[in-house]
Amino acid sequence: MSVTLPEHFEDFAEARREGFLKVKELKDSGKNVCGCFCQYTPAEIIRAAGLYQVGLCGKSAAPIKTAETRLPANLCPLIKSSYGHALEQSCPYAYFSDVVVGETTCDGKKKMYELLGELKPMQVIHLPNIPDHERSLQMWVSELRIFAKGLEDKFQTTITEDGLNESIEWCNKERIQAARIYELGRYEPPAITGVRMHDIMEGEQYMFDPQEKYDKINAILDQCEKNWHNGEAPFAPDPKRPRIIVSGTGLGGTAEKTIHVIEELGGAVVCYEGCSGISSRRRLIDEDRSRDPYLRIAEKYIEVPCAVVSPNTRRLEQVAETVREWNADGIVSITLHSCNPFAIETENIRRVCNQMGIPLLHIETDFTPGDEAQIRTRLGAFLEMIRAEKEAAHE
Ligand code: BJ8
Repeated sequence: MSVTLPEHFEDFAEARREGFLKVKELKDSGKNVCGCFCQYTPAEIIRAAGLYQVGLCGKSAAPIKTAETRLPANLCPLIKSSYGHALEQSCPYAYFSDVVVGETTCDGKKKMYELLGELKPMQVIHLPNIPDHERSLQMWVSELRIFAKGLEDKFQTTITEDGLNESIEWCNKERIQAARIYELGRYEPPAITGVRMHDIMEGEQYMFDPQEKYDKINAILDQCEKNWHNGEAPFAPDPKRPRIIVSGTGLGGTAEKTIHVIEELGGAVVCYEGCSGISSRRRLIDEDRSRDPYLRIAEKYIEVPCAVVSPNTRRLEQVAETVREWNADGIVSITLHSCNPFAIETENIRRVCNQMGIPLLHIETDFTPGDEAQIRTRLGAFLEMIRAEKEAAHE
């Protein structure tokens, strides 16, 4: 079936490359850029300070050799790639960042930030490790205030309550829109491919005009819904097609050998679970302007379902809810080599899957192509097994 692709899809796939020029234009026009690595980064405070936020997570194996001149080889590739780019000045986003924000998440990242601080001006926000305690929330609020004060001092600006409130409301609007992207995967057949969902979520980090970005994403979503209602969904109807949730981290550098292959082999990635997945998008910041905006921002970000906090029970509940709501047949958990938090937590997710009667496939990988064939074989067998079970259930 020939399908009409929403016209802005390509804009998002190209956004990272084109963003190189845009970030230079921003700098030429006197704007300040804030590089960040993590879903714990409080976008509302950065926006209220008048800065442009850009993602710096390394997604390529190219700078890893350079990074290994200073970092241990058996470290997660995302950390090495991010640091390597900064060291060899091969990433324009890192190069043009006036300040880089890091959070004390996993051990590798927080120790790398100490070295990165020799190359770039850094602000490190200390993350409480126990998400559900009141004392953690209080500590997190004070960390966010320290962070805001650091930006005010560095950029000689004032972050006002009005500015924070306006940013909270805008970022909530963007979250509602992002949740809508994932919700297109609930359709049967899905109204968007998982590859396209990923392209949009990756590309939007490199589009710097918020209103233009918002309007383009809305146009895509409207078109996807229209196509679906006109019988032009990107997938042909097939009730036996495996509906897969992709979970984990590091997708930016591994998508081609994982999510692309799932869909090439006849599966559909219907939703993403993890720090930038559906639950984070649905959890909005309280817009009650009579309450302290720092507390409201802290309440939201302390709930990021990242494996670096313990216990991370909220994530497990969210996985179960997402499986039910997206009618998923299986989970593919993608983790990076040497990422202990996510690799260990995959066992907890496997237990959730066992309780729900669906299978889980754990893929541990990096940014090199060496394991592509092996991953393809494992994904093929996993999808075949699910398809066979669905066929048996339909007989
Ligand atoms: S909120 S997932 S973006 S920390 S893969 S560097 S955890 S060893 S990326 Fe992450 Fe923030 Fe959590 Fe999300 Fe360490 Fe693991 Fe590497 Fe990781």
